Amino acid sequence: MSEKFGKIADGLLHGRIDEVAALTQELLDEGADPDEVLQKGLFAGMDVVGKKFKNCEMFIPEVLRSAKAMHAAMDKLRPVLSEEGGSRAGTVVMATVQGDLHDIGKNLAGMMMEGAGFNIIDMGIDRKTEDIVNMVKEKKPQILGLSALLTTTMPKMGEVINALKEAGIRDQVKVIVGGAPVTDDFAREIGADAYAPNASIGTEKALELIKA
Ligand code: B1M
Repeated sequence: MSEKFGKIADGLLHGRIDEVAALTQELLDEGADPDEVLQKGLFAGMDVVGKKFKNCEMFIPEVLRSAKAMHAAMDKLRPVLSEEGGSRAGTVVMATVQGDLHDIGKNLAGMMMEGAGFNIIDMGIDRKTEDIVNMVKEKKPQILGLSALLTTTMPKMGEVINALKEAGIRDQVKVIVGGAPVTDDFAREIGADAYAPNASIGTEKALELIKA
């Protein structure tokens, strides 16, 4: 089983979409822990992609293929990660903030929250502050989850929180922020209710916040 984790990481790095999806399914069929598939296979591969991208050893079209392979594998993981965890815990609106096209972490967080019993309304990527506030007004979720992967788009999270205040609805929704450059200090600085360094902690925080 362990050699398949390495194959997934390598397949992801080289953008072999079908192979990564098939190996993920095989591992799940063999009874592998989905978290192990994520950590030892998919995240391990994406880590190398990130380093190569930074060092200009990989370029956008190749990174996009790796991202597609990640999405294909996540489609296989979705039924396991989002298996009903009981009665609906509440509603979460998820969005990647304006100017940011990264969605893998957000999707993963959404899947895990769904597995914990939340109803997820996924607004997708590059969402304007105004649209996010309107969605909160309309759907009245218990939780708003914001994701940003770029240092240049992180400030949009603070902008959303300020816009919620201006609209008079800040106290009606708990805000969780996540994404690689986001930190606990940053979350506190912008007045978020919680910071999630990864998707499973995001789910834990969501469950804590609805009980608070
Ligand atoms: Co981009 N990119 N990218 N990229 N990309 C990064 C983020 C970067 C760190 C790469 C690097 O230089 N090493 C860098 C950002 C540098 C910075 O801001 N300081 C970068 C850059 C520069 C760019 C462009 C500007 C490149 C260019 O055009 N020159 C461009 C920007 C486009 C835009 O957004 N406007 C760009 C484009 C892209 C692609 C489109 C090619 C592609 C995205 C495809 C997609 O998402 N559909 C892409 C990718 C794939 C990456 C890397 C390689 C991988 C990101 C990823 O999916 N990781 C990334 C390098 C890296 O992060 N090491 C990089 C796996 C994912 C599971 O992790 O999203 O962090 P992550 O999610 C984690 C946690 O953060 C957390 O949970 C997950 C783990 O459980 N989490 C949440 C995230 N959101 C959460 C929300 C929650 C809870 C937890 O609740 C609300």
